Amino acid sequence: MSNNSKPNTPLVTHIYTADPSAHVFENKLYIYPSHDLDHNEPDNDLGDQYKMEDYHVFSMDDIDAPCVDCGEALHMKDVPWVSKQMWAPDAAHKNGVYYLYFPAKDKDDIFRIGVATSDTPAGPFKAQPSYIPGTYSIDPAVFIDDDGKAYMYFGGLWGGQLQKWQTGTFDPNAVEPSGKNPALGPIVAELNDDLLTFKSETRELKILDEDGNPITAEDTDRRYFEGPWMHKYNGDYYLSYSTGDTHYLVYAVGKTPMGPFTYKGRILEPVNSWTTHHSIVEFNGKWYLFYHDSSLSGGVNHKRCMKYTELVYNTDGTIKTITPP
Ligand code: FUB
Repeated sequence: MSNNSKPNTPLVTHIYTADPSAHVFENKLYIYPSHDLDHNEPDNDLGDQYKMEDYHVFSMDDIDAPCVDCGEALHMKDVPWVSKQMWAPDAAHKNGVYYLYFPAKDKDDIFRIGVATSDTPAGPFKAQPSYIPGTYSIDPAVFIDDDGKAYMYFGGLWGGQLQKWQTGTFDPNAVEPSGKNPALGPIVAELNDDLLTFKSETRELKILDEDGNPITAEDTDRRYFEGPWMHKYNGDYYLSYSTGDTHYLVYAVGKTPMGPFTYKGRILEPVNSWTTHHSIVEFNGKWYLFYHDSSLSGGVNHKRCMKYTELVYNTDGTIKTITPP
């Protein structure tokens, strides 16, 4: 019998979990995290230690109910185009179909984004035979707006390879911009009605500072690194993300799902883990931040555990910064 869930406490302890994407489906919380493998190989800056091979889906009947492992929802052996590293996933629902979006390396060691479908939120999911045309890099987040239009946000630096796509094709030697050059932004594309392919060309999002200038590459406390998430609050679009090597979760606000976005502040101060990754969801009238750290393994970067905490807005729409306990 699993324990009731508590804020800032591992939601499950029987496996390592990370990158939790939380959604409300069928009046319950469903969480789609990465599944960290329990191995003892060393870390490097390209994330080779993140060797995930499958996904488990979790459900919670209420925010303080046990977090239930619904079992393996997809394994890489069932995805023809994947060679390794099934990283941070997301999910969506439309017209009775549930979609699991996931990044993974293809047979050429290039990250792409795939999609799998199911008629239940817990899966199992059946993958499409190939990755979504036009995708690259990692960390898909799918947002469906009130008008029914769906958007995929994605991209992550270094091991996530976003810096290698600056010319539009894969350049294995390309590096992240530096100095006062604009930082790279996450990528967005509108999805077709079937949620399986892109309707539009991909576009890089602009993240601006308070004076309307692009956040620069050297501004590592604020520049985009990985793990985008989109949510809507009081009619505004909140793009949140990780700053990677400075370990913050931050956010920027815009008037449309395509931006531009103006940097507003920090959501979460650094956690006990190199990576920080999140989702934001409204459930039964409150807002929650789902995030991870490495507390369950005593600080091993690739053995993480998902947690949640309440997220609170100020009256002006800014988010109160959370300091992890
Ligand atoms: O879990 C593997 C990678 O680490 C994710 O894709 C990134 O966002 C980071 O959390």
